[in-house]
Amino acid sequence: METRIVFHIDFDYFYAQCEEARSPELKTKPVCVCVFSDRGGDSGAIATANYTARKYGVKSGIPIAFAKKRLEERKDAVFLPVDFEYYTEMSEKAMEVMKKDVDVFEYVGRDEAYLDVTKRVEGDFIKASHLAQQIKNSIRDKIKLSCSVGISQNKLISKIASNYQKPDGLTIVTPEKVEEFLEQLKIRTIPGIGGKTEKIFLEMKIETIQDLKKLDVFTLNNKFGRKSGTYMYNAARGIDNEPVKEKEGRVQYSKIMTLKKDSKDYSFLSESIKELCVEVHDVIKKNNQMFKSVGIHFVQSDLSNKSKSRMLKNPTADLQELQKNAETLLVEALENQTITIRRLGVKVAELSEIKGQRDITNYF
Ligand code: DGT
Ligand code: CA
Ligand code: CA
Repeated sequence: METRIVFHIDFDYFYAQCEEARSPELKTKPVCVCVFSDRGGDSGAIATANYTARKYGVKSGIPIAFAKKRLEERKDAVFLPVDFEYYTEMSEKAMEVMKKDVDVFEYVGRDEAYLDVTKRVEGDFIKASHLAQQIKNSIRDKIKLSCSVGISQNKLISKIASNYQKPDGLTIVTPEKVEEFLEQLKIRTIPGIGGKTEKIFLEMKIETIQDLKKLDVFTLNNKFGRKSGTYMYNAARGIDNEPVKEKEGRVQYSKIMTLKKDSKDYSFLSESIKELCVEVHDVIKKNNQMFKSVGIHFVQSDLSNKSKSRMLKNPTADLQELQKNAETLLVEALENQTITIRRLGVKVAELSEIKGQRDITNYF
């Protein structure tokens, strides 16, 4: 098999960097993006923080109150609520830039993607590094975002490499350098090896990938099961044959209808919303998908548009959940509504597959 060239691109401190992009005065300050819970006050967690805030020990997942404590001396620290719609919009724009002229584009999430560029760069790692630099520059110029890129012969090594130098990194691991690159790294850098697995290994005095390579596949399979054991055995050797699979990021589905009459009456509109939800739900059910975002859309009698959406706590495939949320949005949208509505739509977004989407990181 010919040597592939695969990029993994990951945006740096993504939500926080999006906030900096629209408010450049934030750049010099510690910026924390927060998911405030419904309990009010400071209850909730940090989604991410910029590198200035990270210097004070602020990171994803910690309570907002802890972050405030850690940043006590920084009177200029900023705590912002998440704005998923805006991050999605930034993500879509950036993905458009990197999608151009690659052989295969695989969307992974709002802030990361794999690109297969083998043909595009004629299998040449030097050309590949120029292309990566070009993509980085365009994303910076057009979208005002920095990202880190890993380049290698497969998805696994590229993912490890993109995380190797951050922010604004570009790490190239040519086939001859794979062993040397991997062996020095902590086992934790292997996607899927988290705190729990790391602890088991540390008890066995296994700290680096070089140490991990001393274990044979039988020992690993015995300890972690065949699937995880084999994955780790291969990962330590940089072996990964998963192809980059064509996958678009803009995964959403919507249905829109023209009403029998123009109206702004809740009970009339609510009936149509329910029907639209059933139609949308039928499609996602058929595709075996869940949604995490629900939206509604009006085309008003003067042909102007209005839309509203909300992010759910958890992905779901439930029709009642969809209808309940769409109706809540309808109530909100009809507040102070003066003009009548001509067309009505329902949208679900942030779609994901119901059953275990296979990915290098979910062997555990
Ligand atoms: P990086 O890549 O280390 O420079 O920083 P991020 O923030 O881009 O980290 P990454 O790539 O792991 O995650 C991408 C986005 O996903 C991040 O900006 C916010 C969100 N995220 C990550 N971890 C958490 C978490 O624990 N809770 C919540 N609510 N969101 C998270
Ligand atoms: Ca990131
Ligand atoms: Ca990421």
